[in-house]
Amino acid sequence: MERSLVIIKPDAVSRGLGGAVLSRLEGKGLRLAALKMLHLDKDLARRHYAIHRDKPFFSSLVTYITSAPVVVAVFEGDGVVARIREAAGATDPANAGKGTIRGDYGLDIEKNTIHGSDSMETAETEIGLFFTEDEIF
Ligand code: D4T
Repeated sequence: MERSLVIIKPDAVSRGLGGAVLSRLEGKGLRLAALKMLHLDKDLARRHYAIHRDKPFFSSLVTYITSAPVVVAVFEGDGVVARIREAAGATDPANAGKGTIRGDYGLDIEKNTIHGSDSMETAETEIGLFFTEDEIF
């Protein structure tokens, strides 16, 4: 079964939007398979965003994602990776459509409310950073 890792980012958790984001994804028929809240340390943040380590925004992104607690979740379902990215909308909330999570809740390109895995392969790597198999139901 296809899975995706979702991170509800600090901007959303701190504004009390964690439940709203989860609800939107569940409302699209995606099954919540794992859930936890944690405050990322820099090492885990750097590993999660390793693909971006040479980008100019990397350092700021790591500082941001470790600034306050996040909610991490695994969702499962046919086409879940693409369906979550569609529900999230464009990376920059300014370009994300109305009715998408980032379009409705995102603050800027960094504080953009939600992360969703970008492929099935990436999803399995990312899920392994945050969950053991016995934490996924
Ligand atoms: P994620 O991976 O978080 O679902 O985001 P996207 O797939 O939509 O976007 P991305 O990989 O290009 O960027 C990863 C992460 O970095 C932040 N970001 C991005 C940023 O802070 N400044 C920037 O200029 C860009 C392009 C937002 C998402």
